[in-house]
Amino acid sequence: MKDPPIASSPENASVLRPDFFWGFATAAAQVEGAWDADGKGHSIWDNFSRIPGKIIDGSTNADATRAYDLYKEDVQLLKKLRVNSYRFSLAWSRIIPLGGKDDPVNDAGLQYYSNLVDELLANNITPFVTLFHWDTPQALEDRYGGMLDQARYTPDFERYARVCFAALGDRVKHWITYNEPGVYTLAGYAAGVHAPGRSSLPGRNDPGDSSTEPFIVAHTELVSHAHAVKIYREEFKPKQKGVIGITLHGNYSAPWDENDPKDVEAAERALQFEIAWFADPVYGSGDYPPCMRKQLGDRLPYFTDEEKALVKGSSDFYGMNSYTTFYVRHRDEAADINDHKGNITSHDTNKAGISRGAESATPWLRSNPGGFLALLHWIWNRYRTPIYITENGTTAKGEDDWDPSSGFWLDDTFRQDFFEGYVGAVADAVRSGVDIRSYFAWTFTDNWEWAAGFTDRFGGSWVDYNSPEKTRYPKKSAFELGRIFDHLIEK
Ligand code: PNW
Repeated sequence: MKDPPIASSPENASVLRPDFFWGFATAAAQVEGAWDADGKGHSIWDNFSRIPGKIIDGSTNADATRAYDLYKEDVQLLKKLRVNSYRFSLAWSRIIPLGGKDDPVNDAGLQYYSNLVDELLANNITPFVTLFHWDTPQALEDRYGGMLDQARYTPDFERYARVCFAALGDRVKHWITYNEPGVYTLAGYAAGVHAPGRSSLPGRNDPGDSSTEPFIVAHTELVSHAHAVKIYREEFKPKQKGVIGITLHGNYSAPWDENDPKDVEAAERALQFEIAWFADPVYGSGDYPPCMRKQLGDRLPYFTDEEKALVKGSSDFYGMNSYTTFYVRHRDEAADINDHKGNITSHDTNKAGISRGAESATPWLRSNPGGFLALLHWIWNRYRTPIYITENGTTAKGEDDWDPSSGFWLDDTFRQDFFEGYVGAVADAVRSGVDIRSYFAWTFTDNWEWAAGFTDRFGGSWVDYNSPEKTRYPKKSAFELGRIFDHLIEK
C-alpha cells in the first residue's frame, strides 16, 4: 500500500465535483445530552452506561456535549469552519419514547430536530440525517428483545422511519437508515462491550450467544433498512426527491505475508466478512458472501426470495465509514464457533516488520492513507455505486492534557497529517475514476465515545467537559480541512 500524494498537492486542485459535500458527523447519543428532557424515552445506551464497569471512565451520556441545548451555537461554529454539510442522527426514543408502532409520538422531540434542520438550512449547511446510530429505545429491548425479533421489530422501525420522513423530508434530502450495522451487532452481541451488552465469550457473565445473535441482528438490520427504503421510495421520494441509503463500516485488510497465497486469501476473506456481509446483499449478489455461508453454515440466516428482492438495490449510494488498516494472517486451525472475522488473526506489523501506521490515542486506530485508498478501490470495483464517505477521523495522543487557558490553540499536527493523507486518498481515487460525493470528518467536537466515555477525543474542536457550557475550542485541523476542501472542490 503506497500512500497517495497529500491532499494539498498541486495535482489535486479542483478534482472534486462542484457539488461535493464536506463537513462533520455526529451521533445523537454522543452529543445531545438532555437524556430525559422534554419527554424523551430511554435508549439502551442510557441504561447500559449506568451499569457499573461498562464505561471506561464511569461516565454516562446524560449531558454529553449538551448539543440539544446548544444547537444554535453549534451551527454558528460549523459555519465558522466553512462546512457545506453536517451529518447527525435522530434519537428514536426522543421522537417515539417507547419506540413501538402504536406508541405515541413526542412532538417536542420532533420539534428539536426540525429546529436544527431549519437552523442548518438558514446557514447554507445541508443536513445528512441518520435514522439509527445505535440508540435503540429501551422499551423495545424490554418488550421483545429488540432486533433479535425481526418480525416484531421491523414494523416498529418502519413506523419510526415514516414519522421522520413525514416530519423532516420536506427539508432533508439525504437520508441514512443505519449507521454501521456491523459495529452495532458485533460490539453489542458478539463482544458485548456496547449496548445491549450480550455475549457468550468465555469469562463473561452476560446473557447472549456470540455464535448466532450477531448474524440474526445483522439480518434484521438489513431487512428493516430495506423496508424503510421502500417506504421512502414509494411514499415520499416522488414528492421530496431525496436520496436514501445505508452506511457501512469497514477497515482495510492487507496480507501479513503478501507472498503467501493463504494470507492473500485471508485478507480478502476478512474484507468479505467485515464489509461484503452487508454490502453484497445490498449492492452485489443480493445474498451473503459464499465464504461466510461456508464457515457459518446455518448460523447465518437465509434471505427469503421476498427479502432478497427487497434488499438488493436498496441503497442509492454506498455510505462508507473507515478509519484504519490491519495486517491479516490466515489460521491453519478450524474457525472458532464465535469467530466472525473469517478465521484470521490481525496484526500491527507485517512479515517484514512494517507497521500498519502511526499510532493515534486509540489502540485499534492507526493512520494509513494507502490502506484507505486501497479500500476505496476495493469497494468501487466490487459495487460500482457512488460513495458518500460519512465518517473518517482520528484521536491524537496527549489531547486530554491540553490546557484551554494556555492562550494557544490546539495545534493537532497528528490529525492534520491524518486528514492530508486520507483526504489525499479521496482525491487520488477520484482522479482515477472512483465516484466519491462526500467527506464527513468524525467528529464535529470531542464527544462521548461510547464505552470509552470521554477519554477518546475525535473532535475537530476540543471540549472542556468541566465547564457548564461544555465550551468548544476549535483545533487547527478543523480549519485546515476548510482550506483543503477549498483547494479540492471545483468552483
Ligand atoms: C464509529 N473499528 O464506530 C461510529 O460510527 C462512531 O459513533 C464512533 O464514535 C466512531 O466510529 C469512532 O469510534 C466505530 O473498530 C467503532 O474499526 C469501531 C470501529 C470502527 C468504527
